[in-house]
Amino acid sequence: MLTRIDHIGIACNDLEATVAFYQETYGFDDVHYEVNEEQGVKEAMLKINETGDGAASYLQLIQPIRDDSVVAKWLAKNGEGVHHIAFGTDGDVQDEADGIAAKGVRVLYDKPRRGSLGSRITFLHPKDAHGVLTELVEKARD
Ligand code: CMX
Ligand code: CO
Repeated sequence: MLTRIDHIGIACNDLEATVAFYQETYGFDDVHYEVNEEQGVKEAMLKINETGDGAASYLQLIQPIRDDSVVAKWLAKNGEGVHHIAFGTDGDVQDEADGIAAKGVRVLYDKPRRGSLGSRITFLHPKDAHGVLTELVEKARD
């Protein structure tokens, strides 16, 4: 089951400046940084709130680290802004993806890949989801 908004992915040109904006403007001070080489991004996860399923909701600020990353391509076309939304699952993310694929939505990965904070992630094609790139997230087990 999808139980939360896990995060909203926001593409930016300057991670440090964008984190500073969210901290100074809104006071979101709980920040976790990491680099995801496979996805071609460096990122900051800003925790917004805990959720009822024992997980949390975040803003995921992402800056490309390579010209050939999908986020670099997206930024060149659209400029900074909301890139994707991510729903959190309470169970196995592949089971969730299989159920959604059976409804005719293209799942982009054959099997889940590594996401932020040790999560397992996959993506749904925006053209099958009314224009929204949608990520599914299974948080790391405690
Ligand atoms: N939101 C909505 N629509 C999008 C989109 C997005 N983020 N990215 C691309 N599209 C649309 C484009 O506008 C384009 O539409 P038109 O044909 O009408 O112009 C179409 O999808 C194809 O876009 P493209 O620029 O040719 O891009 P690609 O097909 O090469 O890549 C996608 C699109 C979704 C397959 C690719 O972005 C992808 O694999 N995404 C999943 C991985 C990812 O986003 N990683 C970064 C985040 C990592 C994380 O969250 O941890
Ligand atoms: Co994401």
